[in-house]
Amino acid sequence: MSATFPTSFLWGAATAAAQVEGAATEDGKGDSIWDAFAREPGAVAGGDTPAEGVDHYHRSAEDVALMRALGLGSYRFSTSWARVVPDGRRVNPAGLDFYSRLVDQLLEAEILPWLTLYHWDLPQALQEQGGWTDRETALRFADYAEAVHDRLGDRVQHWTTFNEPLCSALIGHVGGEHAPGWTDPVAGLAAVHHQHLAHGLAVRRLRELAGERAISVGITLNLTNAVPHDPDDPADLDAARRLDGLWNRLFLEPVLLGRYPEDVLADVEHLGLTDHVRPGDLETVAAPIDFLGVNHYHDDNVSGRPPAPGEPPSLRPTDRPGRSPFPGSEHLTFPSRGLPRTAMGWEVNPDGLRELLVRLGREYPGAPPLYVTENGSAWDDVVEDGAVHDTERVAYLHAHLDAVAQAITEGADVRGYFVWSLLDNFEWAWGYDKRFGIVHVDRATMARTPKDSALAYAAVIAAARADGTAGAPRVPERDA
Ligand code: GBH
Repeated sequence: MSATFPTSFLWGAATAAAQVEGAATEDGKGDSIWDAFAREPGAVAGGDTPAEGVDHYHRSAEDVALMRALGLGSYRFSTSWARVVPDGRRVNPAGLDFYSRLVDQLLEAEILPWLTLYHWDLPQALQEQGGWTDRETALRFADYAEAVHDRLGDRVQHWTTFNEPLCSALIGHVGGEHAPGWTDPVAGLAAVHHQHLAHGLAVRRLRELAGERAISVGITLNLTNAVPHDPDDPADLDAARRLDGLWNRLFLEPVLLGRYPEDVLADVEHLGLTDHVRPGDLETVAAPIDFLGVNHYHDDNVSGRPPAPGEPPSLRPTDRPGRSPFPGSEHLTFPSRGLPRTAMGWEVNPDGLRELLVRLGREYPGAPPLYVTENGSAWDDVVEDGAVHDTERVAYLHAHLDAVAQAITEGADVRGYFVWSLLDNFEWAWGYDKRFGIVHVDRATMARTPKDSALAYAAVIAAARADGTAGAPRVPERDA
């Protein structure tokens, strides 16, 4: 890869609490909806649960040392609401101790903490009171943000309210593949609005609490180009508009512009979204943010027509009947474009990332700076002689970094990149079988082994830095 990046570019790696921490019942942690959901038979592949994660809770010192060896500038992690506020109301100081330790370890290693408050793990206690379908949950979220800020605000400057609200709202309440496992489009749209409201309330609360102290607050959305399968077919063009509306604009527009997109409102008119919107809500949702996090894995090649006979089935779970996460657009299908696919079945198309980043700058001219807060790929890794030669992941990484560099050249204001993920982890409904890490984790021993992709990433970071470390990754070299 030949791309160049600004010397100030932020290089990071990301994880999420429910995927890596484990220690699901330690130090007073309560159940999250993912703990409860994973116990339901058939909910998660292989019957896996987040209970052990990859033991990050007990190995954070080792993991931070690893980050340092790779030369990471930042670590994007999430706090578990159910650890901090186990019953949804009373703060658990012992739960906050873990994050306080982690933040100290990061600062000691000169790694910038990049904290996300919600990466899908609502306290089960709040779920039992209606969860995200209940407006009250948005108010509880702002209180939770305050509890975390009270403890960490002296050391953490970068705050993300939500990770990918569309997944928790629509895949969780409409598609049923994620916790809480509902298949109810009306509930899903209520969850969308209440998460938006929670975001805005938390942005305001954090700014109030920070006072004169510098603070940077944003949100991370997963954004996906909606590609019409046949650009000459009106049904496919309409499918692409609908998908872009539900997957991208339903989140971008309220947060950046303080409105719901008209065409999406029309598509979901019978599903009651606007019933939840009270006067003043959209102004709250659009509280100014300092950055927009972009998670990107793949494009969506979409059609408005049923699959042609004999067409190879896509591996996407949404293709299962009755599991569509698209309220009002259940008929969408995802024909293959014939591109190479990762172990998730997602098509690899790095140029989609370039296109997306450039488009955001063009279509939302007032938007804050962008950070790619997740990008990565799962492959069937094998450990051989203490190494993992994950050539596909190395190629995916290089190609996507080139795409980011190209987007910057074309005017996109991208300030950083976080690879997903630092570690192999609990890949939600797919369990531990799908490995996204640049560091391999042996589930039996929890031993960490940097894959070739970790070494490749370290080399990119070192080369991009103007501080004298250029060229030499700070991890031990191995025979390739
Ligand atoms: C991210 O979400 C998550 O933030 C992270 O926790 C996770 O581990 C990582 O990606 C890898 O999955 O239409 O049902 O076929 C993933 C974003 C958006 C990717 C929806 C899959 C299509 C799912 N996802 N997309 S489906």
